[in-house]
Amino acid sequence: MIRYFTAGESHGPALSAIVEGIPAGVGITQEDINAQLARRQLGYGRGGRMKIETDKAEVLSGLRFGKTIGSPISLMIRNRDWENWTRTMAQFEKPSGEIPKISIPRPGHADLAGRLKYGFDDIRPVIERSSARETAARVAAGALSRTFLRALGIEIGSYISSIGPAGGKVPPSRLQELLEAGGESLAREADRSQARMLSEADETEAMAAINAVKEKGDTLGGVIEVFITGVPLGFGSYVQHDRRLDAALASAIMSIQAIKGVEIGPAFENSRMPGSQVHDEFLLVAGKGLARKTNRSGGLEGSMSSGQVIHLRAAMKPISSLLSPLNSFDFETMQPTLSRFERSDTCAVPAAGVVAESAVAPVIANAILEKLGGDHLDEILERLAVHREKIRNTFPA
Ligand code: EPS
Repeated sequence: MIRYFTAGESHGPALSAIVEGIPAGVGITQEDINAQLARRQLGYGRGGRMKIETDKAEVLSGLRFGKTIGSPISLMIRNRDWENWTRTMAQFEKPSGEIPKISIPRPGHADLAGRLKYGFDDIRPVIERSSARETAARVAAGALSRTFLRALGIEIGSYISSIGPAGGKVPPSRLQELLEAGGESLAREADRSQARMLSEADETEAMAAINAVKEKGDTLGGVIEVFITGVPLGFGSYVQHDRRLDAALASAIMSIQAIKGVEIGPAFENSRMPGSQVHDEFLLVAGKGLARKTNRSGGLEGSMSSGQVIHLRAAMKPISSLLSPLNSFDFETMQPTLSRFERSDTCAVPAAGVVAESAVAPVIANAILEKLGGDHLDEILERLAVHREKIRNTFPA
């Protein structure tokens, strides 16, 4: 089973990740990891920090001759901005001279609870680790599972369906067409847009909305759609809460900074409709076997993959570092004051789509490993082929 941890402060020397459980024999190139890191750095509405960083992962263990060897893979992404923070973020002795303390919490951020919970007299350490900079390490870690899944014919992609008030103009037929070509093809198409949107009209509106809030020192959130193609039927389980695939996927997405809502398929819309219009009826089609006309379950029935495309939707709140201040207070004086500004993005929804793709990759990989086991890619490929064949043969062609 795949487990991973990340470490690193936003302005410390580096971010790192240790990923254990990727089977042996998976071919991984530097590009497999770095291309995902580069995708995460893009998107209209990013702030000044992205001009400083060019994220690249150094692989410190777990690969030999371009293939995984089954041992833990450790990754490191250096923070280029570190050189500007060696005093503020010094690991050992406090440097002489003044290091300004942060004493005004930003509403919506981890600042308030983090400072009190960990007993700091400065909010800086909270800002450093709660920062979404951490997602660079998650994307690097997720790229390993993603590459393993690609070898199994399973692909992950995402696009942004709305940013603030803009969105919702993608014709379902266009999405269907892209999904038939696989999740990665959908992701590539979204990557052509600065907002990672699939409709030009949506993109234009979204960029105008970002410009408008930026001028006012404000921020915008949005909705991310994640798709996983090629997952055969029967992964995950209904028998125990912690083996439910829908729950594990939702948890992975909810764990991303600023994500406050997760939906599987059109779940909220389904809740307003009668069951007869919600459930994806079974059709036995000559020459094709089992088919469905719809996928309103989002590819998950009984917490198991249904063999259809898995679809998750996530709501990202607007970033809580605003240039225009909100009401706050100062821990030093205990007097009301306005919140202070930390350099930030106006909108990071496009990047969060790439992070969401990376977050679900190990969850799907684990569902495969839970059912099939196996320590080497070849062993898993053989077992997966047997499983796919068994499902195919169940239904008359
Ligand atoms: C972030 C604040 C900004 C963002 C950062 C997330 O960083 P800084 O404080 O250095 O300006 O740029 O995102 C990243 C650095 C990144 O790589 O995504 C925050 O407070 O969450």
